[in-house]
Amino acid sequence: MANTILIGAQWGDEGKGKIIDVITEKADVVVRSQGGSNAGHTVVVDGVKYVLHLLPSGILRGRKTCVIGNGVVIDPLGLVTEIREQVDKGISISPRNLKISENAHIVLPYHREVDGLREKLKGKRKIGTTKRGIGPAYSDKANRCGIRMIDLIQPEVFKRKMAERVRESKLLLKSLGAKAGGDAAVIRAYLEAGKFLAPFVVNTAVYLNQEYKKKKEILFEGAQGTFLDIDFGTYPYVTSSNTTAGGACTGTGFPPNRIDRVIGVVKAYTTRVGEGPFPTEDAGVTDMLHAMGREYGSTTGRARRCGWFDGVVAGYAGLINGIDSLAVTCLDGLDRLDEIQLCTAYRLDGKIIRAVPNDLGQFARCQPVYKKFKGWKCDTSGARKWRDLPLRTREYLEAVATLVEAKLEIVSVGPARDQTIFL
Ligand code: 2SA
Ligand code: MG
Repeated sequence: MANTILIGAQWGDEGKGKIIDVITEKADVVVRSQGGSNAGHTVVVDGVKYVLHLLPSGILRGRKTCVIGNGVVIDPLGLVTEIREQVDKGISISPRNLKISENAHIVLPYHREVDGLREKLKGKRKIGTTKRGIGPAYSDKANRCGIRMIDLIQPEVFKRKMAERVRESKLLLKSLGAKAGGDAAVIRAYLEAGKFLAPFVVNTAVYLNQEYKKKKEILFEGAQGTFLDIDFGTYPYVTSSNTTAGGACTGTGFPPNRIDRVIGVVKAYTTRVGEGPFPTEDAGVTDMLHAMGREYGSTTGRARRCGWFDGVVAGYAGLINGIDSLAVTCLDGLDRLDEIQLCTAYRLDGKIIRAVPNDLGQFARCQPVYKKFKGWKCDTSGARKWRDLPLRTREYLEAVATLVEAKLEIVSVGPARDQTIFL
């Protein structure tokens, strides 16, 4: 297993939660390093569906420690609710198996409000955020006025820092045409959440490196995907954190030279939720998947946009993240198709290109160049071994792995743990 970073190589929702869950068996510690409650990782265990937003998916396996690193932005009220919900479902969560970074920044109600207002003001040019306050919370962090977990668990410190945030947020909200209210109630609720969470809050960088020295195996669980990365994604249609492999180190204090491998997760096709260019988007694929009841956002319930597998995008993700091993999910989503298309290059202004342009206008003009595959037209959801898959399916998967320049190691054919093929 070794120390592993797992990231999404598309626009998020690649099925990372499920893959994390199956490979966690071999890990000792599972860590979230970026994002916040915008993430939605769906995991099905023994027919029970769990949707996790802030808790690492490893929480569903007994005897694993889960860590929420410094790079995550935490909505304390949401986290308390999420912990209680899992406990109600019979999952055991205590300071022994959950550690929260002292340095993680918290999301405040005005972050959510500002997120929503900005989207409204942008109108047609909106980003399509999850409205969870992610961008404004990371802005405060970068602007050096954020409040961290270590502050939240010290009531006097929190109240002092909050007084300043309340003053500023009123001005900010006013400038956006809204007014703030309910401060006293907010502060009370946050202090209560702080009291609940305090026993979980530690120096997670020290903890992780101690575990490393004890030869424990650590798994870093990415949220969102490569093309939502604040630096490498389709800016400004991105989230506000580094969703790429490097984010696992800066978001946890775990050094890069202690990482052994990077697993990239892709869907067998492509989806995107939110605005922004998407060259292989296809109405037929979208309609088919929605008709199958698939591809609705697990945090907001929004219908996801769907299209063919984009090998240019995935190839760039291979490069940026240094993907060694590839996991392909949702293969069964393609089972009914007569013909499957795989994008191997783009045509941009008459030229063939094999790299993702950084200019958004150019990216929006890219026309996919497709290689066509005959559909396998059979149910793959019961396959458990590589040789259970039809030859056509194997050829398609091999072509996908070649485009990412990574070794195909896992294929997922359904949400359940056993619907997984290890190569
Ligand atoms: P934000 O809220 O500021 O991070 O939004 C910025 C962009 O990032 C996208 N984003 C996501 N894309 C896919 N999945 C995400 N998580 C949920 C899920 C989303 C949901 O698992 O389904 O339920 O709608 C996620 N989180 C952020 C977002 O769509 C914007 O394009
Ligand atoms: Mg998701």
